[in-house]
Amino acid sequence: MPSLADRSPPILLLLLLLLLLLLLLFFSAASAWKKDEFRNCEQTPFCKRARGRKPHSIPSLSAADVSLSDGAVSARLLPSQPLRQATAGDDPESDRDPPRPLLLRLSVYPGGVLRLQIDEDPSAPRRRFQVPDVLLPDLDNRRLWLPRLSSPAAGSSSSFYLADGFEAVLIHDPFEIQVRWKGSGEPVLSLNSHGLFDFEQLRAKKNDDEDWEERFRGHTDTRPHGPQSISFDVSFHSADFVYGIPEHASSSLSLRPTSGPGVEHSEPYRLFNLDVFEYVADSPFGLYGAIPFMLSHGAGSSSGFFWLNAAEMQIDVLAPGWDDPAAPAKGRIDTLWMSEAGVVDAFFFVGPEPKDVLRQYTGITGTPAMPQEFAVAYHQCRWNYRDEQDVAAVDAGFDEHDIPYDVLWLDIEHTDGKRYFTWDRVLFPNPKEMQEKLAAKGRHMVTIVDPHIKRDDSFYIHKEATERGYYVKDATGKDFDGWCWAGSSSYGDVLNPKVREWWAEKFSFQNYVGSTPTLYIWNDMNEPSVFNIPEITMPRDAIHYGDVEHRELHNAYGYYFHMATSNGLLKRGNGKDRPFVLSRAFFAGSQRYGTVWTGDNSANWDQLRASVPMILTLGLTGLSFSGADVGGFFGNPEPELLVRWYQLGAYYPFFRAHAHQDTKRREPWLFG
Ligand code: NBV
Repeated sequence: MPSLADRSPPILLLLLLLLLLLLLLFFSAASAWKKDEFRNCEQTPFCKRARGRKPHSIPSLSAADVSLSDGAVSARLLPSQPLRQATAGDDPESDRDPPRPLLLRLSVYPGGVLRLQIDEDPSAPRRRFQVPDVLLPDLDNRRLWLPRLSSPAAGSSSSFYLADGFEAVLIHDPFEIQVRWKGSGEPVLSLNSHGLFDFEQLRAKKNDDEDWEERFRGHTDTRPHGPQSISFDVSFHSADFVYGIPEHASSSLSLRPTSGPGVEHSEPYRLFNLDVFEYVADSPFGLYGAIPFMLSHGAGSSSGFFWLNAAEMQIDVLAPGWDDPAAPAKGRIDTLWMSEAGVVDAFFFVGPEPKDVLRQYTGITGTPAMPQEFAVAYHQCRWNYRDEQDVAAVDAGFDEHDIPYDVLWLDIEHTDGKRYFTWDRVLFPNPKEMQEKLAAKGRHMVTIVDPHIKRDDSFYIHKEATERGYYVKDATGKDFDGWCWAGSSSYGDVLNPKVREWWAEKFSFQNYVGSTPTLYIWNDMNEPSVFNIPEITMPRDAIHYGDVEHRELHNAYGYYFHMATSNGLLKRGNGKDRPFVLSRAFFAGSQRYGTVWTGDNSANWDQLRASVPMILTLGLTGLSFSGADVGGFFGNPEPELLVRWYQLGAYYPFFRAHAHQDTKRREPWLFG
C-alpha cells in the first residue's frame, strides 16, 4: 500500500493548482476590462471579410470616362473584367448583383490637399451618408480650378497639378490614386496599390430568406439596408513610422503593426466611440473618440491621410512583408482601412514637413478654439463634491495651503435626480451664491451636462423634446429609450440643426436656472453611452434626422453634442464670451468646440505612462487642448504616483485632477 508520503506530491500539486486557479480567478475579476462585451474583428462581418482578403484577389475596378468637369477630375469606376460568379465557400455577401458604376471625383485645395470622393450613382436604392458640418464651410470656395489633365499617349493614366513640386495621378486600370513628387516621380501616398479596394453597393434582398441581421450578445441589429461596407489599402511611401487615429490607449506614440510578419495576433485599430469601463493601458481597441487621420514620417518627408467617415472603422497597420514575405518593402508603410458604411470622402496631405501635414489637415477641419485663460490653469474635480459646504471647504483648502487652482467641478450628483440643468435642492440650495463666492476670488465652476434626458413627464426638457419630436428614434420609429444614469432616458437627435439650436438655448441664464457667467460645461457619456445595449452604446439601427442610421453617424454623435453645447455658451454670452466645454467623445473637427480628456483611466504607473502618447496623438491630430485625469480615475494612487502625476499633469495642455466616487479623498494637501 502506498504510504502518505508517497501520496503527498500529487496532493500538494493539486493544492498548488487550486491556489493558482483561485489567483487567476481573482486577477481576472480584479482587472475589470470586459473584453467579451465588445465586438472584435472576427465578430464583425465587414472587418472579417476585408481582413481576410489577399492583395489583388478581388475583381478590380477601372476608371472610365476620365475627364475634367467643373475644375475637378471625374470618372466612373467599372469592373475591369466581367464579374466572376461567386463560388461556393465565398462569403455570402460577395454574391452581388453586377455592380452599377461608382462615381469618382478628385479635387484639389491650396497648400497640397487632394480630395477623393467615391459614391454610388443616383440610381442606388438609398443615399449613403456623407458627414456634414465637419469640413470648414468655406472649403468649397477655396477649391483650386484644375485647368488641365495630362495623359500619356497610351491613355493608361491621367495626372494633374496638386501643389508646387507635387502631382496627383489617377491610374486607370486597375484604378489607383497616387500622389507623387513632380520631378522625380517618387510616390508620396497611394490608394489601391494592392488591389484591396472594395465597395459593397446597396441593393435589394435577393430573396426573403436572405438574412441581413447581425446578432451580438443577445441583441439583433436589423440592418435593413444590408451590407454596405467600404475598404481599401493606403500606402505611405518614404515612411518609417505612422501616427494618429485616436483613440486607443498605448505605450507607444507610433502605431505598431497589427497584421503581417512578426505580429502574433492583434486586432486592427478600432475607431468606434465607446464608453469602456476600466480600459487597459495598451490595446488597439477603440475608446471614447475617433479621428480617422493618420500621419507618416520618414527620413524623406511626412504625409497624411484622412477619411471623413463616421461609421465604425477598423484600420490595420501592415508589417513589412505582409504582401510578399520574400520581399518586405523598405521605407513604405501599408495600411488597410475598413468602414461599415458611408462613402469615400478622403484627403491626402502632401506635407512634406510634419507641420505642413498639420496645417493641411486643420486647413480643412479647423484649428483649435482659443481657450479661455482660466482653462489652461489647474482644475480640481471629483465625483462628487457633495454639497455647498464641501465646495467651500475644498476652495478654502487651496488657499490655506497656498496651492493655486482656478476651477472647481461638479459631477452628476449635484443635479436633481440626474436631470441635467437642475440642482439638488438640499445639497446645492444656493448655486448662484456658491459660484459668486468662487468668482470673487477669480475662480470658475464647471458642471456636468450629459446627453441622456430623463424620461420624466414633469421634466420640461423631456416634455419639450417629446412634443417636438427631437429624440433619436429606434428601429421601429418610436423615441429611442435606453438606460443611463438618469434611468430610462432618451437622446436628443443632435444631427438635426434645429435640435442643436434648441439644446443651445438651454444654456441661457434664463433657462439654466442657477447658472452664472462664470459657470462652464462638461459633456460626458456622449459616445453616446447606453447601459442596457451591447457595447454600451446606441443600437446601429436607431434612426436620426434625414433617415440617417446611427451606424452611419455613430462616431460623430458626441461631436454634434459638443458643438451644440459650445454654441449654447457662445449664445449665452452674446458671442463675446469664449466657451469652455470639456467633452469625452470626439471626432475630426472637435478641436473647434473645446477640450477633450482621455476618460476613465486608472491609478497605476502604466496608465500614467500611456497618457503621454495618448495626449501627443490627440495633438498630432488637431486636438491640441487635451488632458488625462491626474491621479487616475479608478483606484487610489500611492503618494509617489500622485506626486509624479501632478508633475506630469502640469505639462498636459488640460490639467485636471479627477477621481471616482469610490476612491479616497485626494485633495493635494491630504498627502502630507
Ligand atoms: O459622471 C460620473 C463619471 C465621471 O466622473 C467620469 O469622469 C466620466 O468619464 N462618468 C464617467 C460616469 C461613470 C463612470 C464609471
